[in-house]
Amino acid sequence: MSKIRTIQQHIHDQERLFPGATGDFTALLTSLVLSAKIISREVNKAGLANILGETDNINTHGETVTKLDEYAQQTICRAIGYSGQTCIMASEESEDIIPMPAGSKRGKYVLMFDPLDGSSNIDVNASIGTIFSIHRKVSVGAGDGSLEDCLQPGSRQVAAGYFIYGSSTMMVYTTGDGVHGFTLDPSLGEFLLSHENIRTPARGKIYSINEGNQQKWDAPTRRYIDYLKQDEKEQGRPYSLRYIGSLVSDFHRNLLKGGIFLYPGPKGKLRLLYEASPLAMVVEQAGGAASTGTERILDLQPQSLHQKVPLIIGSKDDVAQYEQFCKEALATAGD
Ligand code: P6P
Repeated sequence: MSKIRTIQQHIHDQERLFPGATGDFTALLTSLVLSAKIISREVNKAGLANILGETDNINTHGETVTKLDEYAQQTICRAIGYSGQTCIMASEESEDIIPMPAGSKRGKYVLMFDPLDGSSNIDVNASIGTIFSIHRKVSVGAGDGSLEDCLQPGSRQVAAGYFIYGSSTMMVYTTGDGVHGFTLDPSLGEFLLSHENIRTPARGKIYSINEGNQQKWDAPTRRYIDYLKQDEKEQGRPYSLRYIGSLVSDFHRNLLKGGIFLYPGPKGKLRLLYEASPLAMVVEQAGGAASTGTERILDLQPQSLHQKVPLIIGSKDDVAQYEQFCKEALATAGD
């Protein structure tokens, strides 16, 4: 008989992994879960309410902000800003770091997030998601955090995960003790444990990449994708192409079924701090891997808040195979 566990109970149990835990971590994640329930409610009725479509705002990356993007951003900032558990925040939708509201208690955690990734898919009813990364404050003294607290390698994250707003709303997260999935029961308003200790297959049969960018790919990527398409049944090829164009959706499918997601270089499109690093922690905790093609994502020292990075992420053997193609290209170039 499967256990009934809520996310609150699970977070409370996870807190015991933290030396000197004071309940602050539980309070932070509880506030994040609350904001996701509010966002989920709005996403699921977006077609009805007048919150589809675009605002007149352009974000820090020159992208048009949708009404739901803005709603998600504000919801998270209001829920976390007054939780008293964070000293600084950063978001894809904010050019600069986000200080805590005047007069609110400052905490020891740093929260970085993409409030609604894949939001261009909202008006076609494709799944979208919220991605979050949690670090501890490292700058000297209590009180307000700084950019230094945000620019930490992903290996220092204390927790990471995402919410996916799809046929159901799920939360998938890790605190370094495995990866666990919870499904929202709207009738209870509770996230219930549905995927305990997720392990991603060592090798998949799915590859996810925007084939429309083929002319921009470097040689190792072109050779690798051609390799995946070869008709070699006994080696499990060809792979199938699955690409929704919503990072959380493509990542979540591959996490459960196995496979590899690629948004290759030279610069990439995806952001290190609040997309690549948190998903890299999740996938490594599930037995997978995350790389730029030549470096482990979690080892990268961030240089700027919205730094882009090539992202190759998913099944361990598939990522290693891509890295081998890159290594061979570098060796040939060096000859
Ligand atoms: P492209 C959505 O806009 C997003 O940021 C990610 O969710 C997704 O993986 C990627 O961009 C898709 O980018 O260039 O293939 O449309």
